[in-house]
Amino acid sequence: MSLVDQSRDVLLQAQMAFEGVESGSLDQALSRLDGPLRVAIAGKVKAGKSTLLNALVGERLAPTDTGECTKIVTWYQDGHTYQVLVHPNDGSSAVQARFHRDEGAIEVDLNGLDSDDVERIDVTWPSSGLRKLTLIDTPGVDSLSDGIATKAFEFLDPEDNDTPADAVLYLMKHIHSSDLRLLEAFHDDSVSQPNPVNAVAVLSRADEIGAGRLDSMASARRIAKRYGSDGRMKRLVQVVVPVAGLLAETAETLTEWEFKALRQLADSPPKDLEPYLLSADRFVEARPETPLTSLEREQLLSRFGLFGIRLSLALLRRNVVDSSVELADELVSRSGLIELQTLLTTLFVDRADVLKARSALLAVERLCNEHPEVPASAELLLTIERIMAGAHPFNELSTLAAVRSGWIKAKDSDLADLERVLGASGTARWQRLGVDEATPPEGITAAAIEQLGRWQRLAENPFTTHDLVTSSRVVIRTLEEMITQTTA
Ligand SMILES: Nc1nc2c(ncn2[C@@H]2O[C@H](COP(=O)(O)OP(=O)(O)O)[C@@H](O)[C@H]2O)c(=O)[nH]1
Ligand SMILES: [Mg+2]
Repeated sequence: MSLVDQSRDVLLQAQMAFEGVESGSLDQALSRLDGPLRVAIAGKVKAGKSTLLNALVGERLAPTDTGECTKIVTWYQDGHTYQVLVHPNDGSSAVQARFHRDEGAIEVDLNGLDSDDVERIDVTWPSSGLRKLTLIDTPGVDSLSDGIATKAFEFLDPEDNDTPADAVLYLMKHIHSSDLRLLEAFHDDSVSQPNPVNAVAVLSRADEIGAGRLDSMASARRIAKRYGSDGRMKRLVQVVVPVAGLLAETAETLTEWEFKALRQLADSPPKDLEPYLLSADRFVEARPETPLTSLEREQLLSRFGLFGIRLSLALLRRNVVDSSVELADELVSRSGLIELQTLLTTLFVDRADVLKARSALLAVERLCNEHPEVPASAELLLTIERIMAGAHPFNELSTLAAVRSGWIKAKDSDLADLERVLGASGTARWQRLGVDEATPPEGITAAAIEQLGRWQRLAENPFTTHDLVTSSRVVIRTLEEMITQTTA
């Protein structure tokens, strides 16, 4: 029986056991088991969360900057019709709300409700960008209002929330201790340790890192790599990737007017324009001899940022691109969005069943712990423990988390191999084995057999530490399954 089916069984048993005690969270957990994976986008105010969400969807749905609705947790999910549901805080049932679009962003009419009175907003929006992932926009954590900060924490803390996300994308501009605290709040309550397997950090607004210089993304990549190898960070997230979210969002929604305006700027003599490209203020204040009005330049600036404008002008002048479609493609590829999307696929989407099953079991576990008076609680907890311990994908995830947390002492190269085979850089066989994507089945089997031998020798070596032996056994099982599958 698949993990998802096993979890469904547990949820159904829990529904019976908790009848009259609690049903809402279990009903939700059941319906989510068949839906897309839920990924929360978290981080401080103005980290660029809503902008990145829009880039990932490919549409400007989430309102950016300020506004009442940016203070409310908002779910964006795919569906057949356009619909907005507002869930009030007082537990009363959700109401359908009117909305309009302001420059693309969905502005919800809260119908007299204060943002503090709203638990969350559910936006259903037919979009291919949401087919595999439901995206959850969260309010920032260091907001002036404490209420919002608490909301974001509660939302990410599975102990206090019966609808946590399956995975989280954490946006940060720099490492701050408050960033690390928030990440720690999103921990795995079954082991009471932060769990890096379902979290990825994004070094956001990456274009601003080099003060708008054309090599900003290269600097951002170096910084992200350094952050990612930091021990504290490794304990919390799988990787850190740089993304220029604004550039990605704008590229995905580029208009012909914007392309023409940039073309006009690119066609004016570089020496006239150069002084104005030094700062945002200068760019907006540029003199009458430069093309476009101040207002138009301000509009471009808010959509591209200074880096985006400079990059676009360079691409146009060097004839690297010659149409709005080409410019959009080039900007998307330079924004880091594609790397992030690939990562989301390999780390989250390809593992969706395991992550969803895990969330479902954790939801039941939480309920049982809260209600020890319910007779079936103890039995359910045992069942959950048995599934968690017996299911190989869970063992892979917890071993991966242990390696990432620095709990397992071994040579760096062994740890790197361990992580790879456990699926840290993707769960496809070639990714786990670290071989070329085009490797034929015989080659896959040969590589798996070779690596299996190595791990078996390591596990049998009397000098190998106990922790490493335990982890090796998980890796051995992964490789054995791989070999049976390819030769079956
Ligand atoms: N230069 C630059 N500005 C960005 C980027 N992402 C967001 N912004 C700007 O930062 C402000 C806050 O962005 P928003 O997405 O609302 O942040 P949130 O509070 O985390 O949701 C907006 O004015 C965005 O235009 C980025 O990648 N680069
Ligand atoms: Mg926002």
